[in-house]
Amino acid sequence: MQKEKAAKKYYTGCALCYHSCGVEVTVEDGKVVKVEGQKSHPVNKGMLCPKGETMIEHLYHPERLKYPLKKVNGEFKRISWEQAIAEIGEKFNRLKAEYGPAALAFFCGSIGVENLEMVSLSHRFKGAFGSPNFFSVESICYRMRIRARQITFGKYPVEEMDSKLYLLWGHNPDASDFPLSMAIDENMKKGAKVIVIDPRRIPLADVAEMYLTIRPGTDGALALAMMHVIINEKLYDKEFIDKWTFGFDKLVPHVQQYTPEWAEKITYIKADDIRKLARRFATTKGAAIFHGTCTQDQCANGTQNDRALSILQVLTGNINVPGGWVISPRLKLQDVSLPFPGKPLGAEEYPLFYELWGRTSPYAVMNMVPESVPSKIRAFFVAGGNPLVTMPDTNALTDAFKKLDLLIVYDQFMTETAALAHYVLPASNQLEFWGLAYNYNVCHCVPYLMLRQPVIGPYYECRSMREVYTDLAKVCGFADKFPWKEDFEVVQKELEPCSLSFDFLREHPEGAIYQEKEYTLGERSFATPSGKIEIYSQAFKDAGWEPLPVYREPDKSPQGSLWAELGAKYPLILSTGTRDFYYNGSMLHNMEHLKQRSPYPKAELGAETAIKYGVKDGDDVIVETDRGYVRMKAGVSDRIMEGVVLVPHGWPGEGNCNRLTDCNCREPIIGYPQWKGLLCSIRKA
Ligand SMILES: Nc1nc2c(c(=O)[nH]1)N[C@H]1C(S)=C(S)[C@@H](COP(=O)(O)OP(=O)(O)OC[C@H]3O[C@@H](n4cnc5c(=O)[nH]c(N)nc54)[C@H](O)[C@@H]3O)O[C@H]1N2
Ligand SMILES: Nc1nc2c(c(=O)[nH]1)N[C@H]1C(S)=C(S)[C@@H](COP(=O)(O)OP(=O)(O)OC[C@H]3O[C@@H](n4cnc5c(=O)[nH]c(N)nc54)[C@H](O)[C@@H]3O)O[C@H]1N2
Ligand code: SF4
Ligand SMILES: [Mo]
Repeated sequence: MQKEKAAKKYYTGCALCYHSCGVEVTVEDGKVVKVEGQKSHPVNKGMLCPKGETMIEHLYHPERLKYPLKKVNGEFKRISWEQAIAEIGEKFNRLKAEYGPAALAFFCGSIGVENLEMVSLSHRFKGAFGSPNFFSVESICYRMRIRARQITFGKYPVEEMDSKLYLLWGHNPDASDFPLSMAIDENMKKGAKVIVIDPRRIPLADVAEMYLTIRPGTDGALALAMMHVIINEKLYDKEFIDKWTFGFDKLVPHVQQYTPEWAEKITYIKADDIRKLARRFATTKGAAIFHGTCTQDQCANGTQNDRALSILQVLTGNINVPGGWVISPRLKLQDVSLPFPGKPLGAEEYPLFYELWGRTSPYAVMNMVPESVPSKIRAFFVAGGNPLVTMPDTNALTDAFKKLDLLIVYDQFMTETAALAHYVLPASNQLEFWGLAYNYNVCHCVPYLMLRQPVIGPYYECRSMREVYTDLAKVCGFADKFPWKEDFEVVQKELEPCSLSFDFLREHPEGAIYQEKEYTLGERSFATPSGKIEIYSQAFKDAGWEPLPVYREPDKSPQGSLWAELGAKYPLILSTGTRDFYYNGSMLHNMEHLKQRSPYPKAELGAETAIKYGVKDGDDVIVETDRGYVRMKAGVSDRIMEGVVLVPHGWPGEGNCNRLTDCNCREPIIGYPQWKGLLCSIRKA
């Protein structure tokens, strides 16, 4: 007789990318047998993207790490947790005694947004150990846009998912933002419109009201010219500006130099199209600029781009109106990090990244790692990230990592970074530990919170971040700083100041809104020194930068400072990091279901450019820059701007686009990599 199986259903948040969609997980006999989208979740409304659909394959993948490993004579050897913790802890102590605590650096990947506890506890361990050096995607991804908006608004206004006019300005939701692409679909049926500004004719450009092809890295010039038109044609929202802003009077003369004709020469967009775009945007209430989660940031003009785009949103009065940008309800959580001595690497060089109005951010600048090993950093603890693929300048970073006295990687898979490590520690999967899933306000204003719960027991010897740090803390002499016996106690602690308690969320596993959105503006809406939206930024001025937005050309571009040196050999414009719908960063490239659907990395280029360089669609090609080369397949189409090559990020080995990028080619204010406007060549392999 067949044994009856007891199936149980759980709600939890998908942690395979930062959108944190709600999922319903079915468990039978201690095994996850089904994963579906959670119908009641406001972000994904019952749907899952292909990445989310591989959750079970990812969980039980044969390559998943099962045991702690130590490299002995160049080979990994299985060791016990006891041995791993004792040896690593002892090495940490020795490092501290010889070189001081700052020599041990921490890295958490973008998974940090998904695995909040991993990041919080890493900050805590780092503080207890006494190191200021915490690296993460904060110094390459969305922190710049947050910072620029904080500087401008004193708070962080965020794009609304439901808008009347979506200005997709270097953002391709069909690949990178699955919830937004569903929302756009729905809202278009109700009359919402889309405008696309992109060197690639993305799928949504086919249904857009306007599609403008732009030269990568030049978006700041377009934004300034739009301001010129909006101001000179008096299309701005005077009432809003008078009431809520500071410095408009200084902006008016400042933008006179930025005519659409000036911008045409830089962006390659016709001046008349710039006028049309400015007019259309300025005359729509409920319009939102979606400027890519980091497209506008990872270039020479990054911080100024973000300021300019914020100001455009302000000039048109599209702040705190439905469909515009809305000051995001703040999720109040208990910060479990601990104070640390000194300043993180880069605090001196990029002061606006580190400090604003006396408040500091505990993040170090990734681009500075290669120059800082071994003089300042001698060991790395990498948790949930794959910097040797995803961070700038793989060649320089790999050389630096090879010089480390100690590299530890805590991950679920043997990544490229883990392969170089001295110790590899097997990490629990999100379905095996307690955590918080919140709709991080990076790109849409949906203030939703739910618990991530362990739906199954531990996999082989995988451990949670709390377990690892708790045991290491004992060897390092600060066991008292990690008092929690169970993972859920950390979550309980985090939720102490929150409007939703741990018990409430346990009783409502489907999640809940943590704070209603507020559209009304008041005296205290803008926490800047002037109490207003700062079109003119004293913070920029004090840090030695232009207080009104300006345009800075990418260093490596046909109009850039390094063209004379590089142009003859690398005549094409390169933008790196276009998203692949089937993968997230360097993750999931070993999932069979996804490999079938996206089997290789594609270097995309236009039809005429392909003819000029002797390349056909599907050819194996070499894309090369002054930093290195990659091998990809050519994706030739008339949807790509001529003279431009677009490459995805996250692929392993010779497909890794960070072999092309340069840690010394930086945005000067915040220190981000220039990833969106570079120079390259392409040829048949
Ligand atoms: N040239 C170029 N490079 C780029 C970009 C670009 O546009 N151009 N984009 C950049 C951006 S914006 C980002 S955010 C970064 C992303 O870069 P990373 O943050 O390095 O992200 P992933 O490649 O997703 O690596 C995540 C790792 O975490 C592991 N992991 C997943 N879940 C868990 C968990 O619960 N616990 C533990 N311990 N590990 C886990 C995965 O197995 C994987 O190895 O890439 C950047 N790289
Ligand atoms: N499937 C999937 N989803 C992801 C990720 C993933 O790896 N895979 N990564 C996640 C992460 S960490 C992040 S930060 C976000 C990134 O999200 P975004 O930064 O919004 O990136 P994309 O949506 O790829 O949009 C980039 C678009 O900008 C265009 N583009 C390239 N250079 C320029 C330029 O200089 N100017 C303009 N105007 N356009 C340009 C590209 O052609 C592409 O269509 O995506 C997140 N979502
Ligand atoms: S969009 Fe992200 S969170 Fe949502 S199902 Fe896909 S991988 Fe999971
Ligand atoms: Mo990112």
